[in-house]
Amino acid sequence: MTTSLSTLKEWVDEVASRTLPEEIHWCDGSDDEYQQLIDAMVADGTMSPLDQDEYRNCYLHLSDPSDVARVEHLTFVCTERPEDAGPNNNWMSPAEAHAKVDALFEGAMKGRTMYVIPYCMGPIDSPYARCGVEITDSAYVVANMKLMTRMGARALARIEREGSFVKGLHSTGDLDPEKRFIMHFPEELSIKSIGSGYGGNALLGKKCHALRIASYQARTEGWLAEHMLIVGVENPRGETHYIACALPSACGKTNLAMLIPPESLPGWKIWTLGDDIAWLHLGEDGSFRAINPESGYFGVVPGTNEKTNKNAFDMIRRDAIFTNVGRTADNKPWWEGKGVGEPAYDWRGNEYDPESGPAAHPNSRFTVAATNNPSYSELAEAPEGVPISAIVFGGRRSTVTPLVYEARDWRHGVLIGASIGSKLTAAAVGEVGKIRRDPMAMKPFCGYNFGDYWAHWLSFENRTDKLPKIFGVNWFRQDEDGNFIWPGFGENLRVLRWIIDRVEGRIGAKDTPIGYLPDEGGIDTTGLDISDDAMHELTSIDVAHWRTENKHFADYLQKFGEHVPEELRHQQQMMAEQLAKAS
Ligand code: GTP
Ligand code: SPV
Ligand code: MN
Repeated sequence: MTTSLSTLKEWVDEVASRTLPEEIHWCDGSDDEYQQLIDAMVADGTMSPLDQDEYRNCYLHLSDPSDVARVEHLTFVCTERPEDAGPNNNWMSPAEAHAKVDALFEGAMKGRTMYVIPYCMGPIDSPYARCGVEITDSAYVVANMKLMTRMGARALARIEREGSFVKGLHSTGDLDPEKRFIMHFPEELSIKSIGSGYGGNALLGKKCHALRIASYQARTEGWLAEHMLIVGVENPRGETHYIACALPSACGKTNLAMLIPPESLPGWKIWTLGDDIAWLHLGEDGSFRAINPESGYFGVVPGTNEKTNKNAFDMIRRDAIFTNVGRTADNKPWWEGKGVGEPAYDWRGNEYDPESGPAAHPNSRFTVAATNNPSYSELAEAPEGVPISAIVFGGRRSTVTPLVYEARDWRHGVLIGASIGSKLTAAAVGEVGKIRRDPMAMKPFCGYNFGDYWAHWLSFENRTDKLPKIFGVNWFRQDEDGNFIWPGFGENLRVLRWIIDRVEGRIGAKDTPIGYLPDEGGIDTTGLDISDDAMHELTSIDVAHWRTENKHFADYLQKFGEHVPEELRHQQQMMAEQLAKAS
């Protein structure tokens, strides 16, 4: 196979002449091709088959122990001017970045196969979808891209028709963390990633293309590329509302996107559109339309069980790739919080020893096609996407932030999104548990200056009168003993229900300096084991805490100088004034 598109052909030839692979394989995206890759990886030890009775067509991959998460400190946005990347990104000049990584790509694929993966992010016939080509020397990457994107012949046909595509070059290199770089060139629509085979570092369609490059493109073209799940919530009358929700990495998107309604809410249904990324466009009628650019999940494994996320628990029992989990003695995958079985081996492949840490790495992941998900929505294939009724921003906070609050209007909603703080998780290499500012859950993923990004968000107010309502949420409040106060998971539907009731104007709320909060009894807690005092704590604010929170945000904004939109400062100051007046 090759291509009729000369720019693509020339780029592939040029990469091959630099990286010197033994062969070149153009991926057609077929099931046969997938199985052949898997078989080859089983043969060379990159993958091992799991118990095929209980885990049909499931495989385990153990990555290099130094390569287990995204590496934000080695991720760069390379624009001509540093201020276009902004203080939220690491910056390097394009010339320097190219020189640095090109040297590392020299001969990097010697003795290996170079795979050319044409892929389409979004439904193949959607005007909102965008294509890319990833060149990689990792069969593991190809197998993951097959499960998570629309890749192969149909994508190539669209690329040849359109003539443009995002160029992504990837090599696992020698996995030396000193020679690991994830470089983005938004002005050239290209990505160069070397030295890691893990997740968002290596599956270039995901964070590199669908968030960093796409957010940059989206700004110039008038849309939004966001770190959001998309979920359809159907009430017992059969009406469905679609909600897009941004939560930072490992803060509950996959779980919320496919939650199972609790018994106390009979007749409700949840439909999953996406669990990680949403592209939002203004439709012809001025409403927000969302598509999920992905077609599969790369989800956090630990904590997944029949009670927390039955849909995920069931869908990863066939056709899934597990990365960095442990194993039982009878060769089933095992992870902390699985609820059944016990580990015999850990994620390094060693015999399990509780002294040397968890059996599954905290950032161990499953990869599975979305069609395996029992709650997958047919509308995930709709070219025009789904209409969005509410946008939700959240974070992982043990104190301060209430269970749910509503913005007064769009501008105030942009303040809520921009001021989100969240505890760091194992999804990226770093200090787990430390609180950092993670505006719109996009800190690691916005491909340009956050100041300009907030201005872009604000600009939608001038472009439509059908703006969705905006909310903030936090499932992670803890009591003095460190227990989660809110039961979370399926019970989060109670919060989604309040959100929808607010969108429909069916329910009142109390006005506070941070926005509208549920009235006493506003969130239905029938059947929940939660005290009135606890609910009061979850649905009220501590003014002193919020003054500090507001101050932190004001300090944070300083970093962005002239780029901060006047309106965002104004919103922050109005909130400060209201907090000053409040008792
Ligand atoms: P990325 O794929 O990294 O972007 O993460 P995500 O936002 O999809 O996170 P995910 O849903 O996989 O959740 C990560 C962790 O949070 C898992 O360990 C979950 O068990 C836990 N979690 C998810 N939802 C809840 C909840 O409502 N309450 C509590 N306490 N934990 C939750
Ligand atoms: C995240 O970290 O937000 C993820 C996992 O979704 S990764 O694809 O590795 O970035
Ligand atoms: Mn994510």
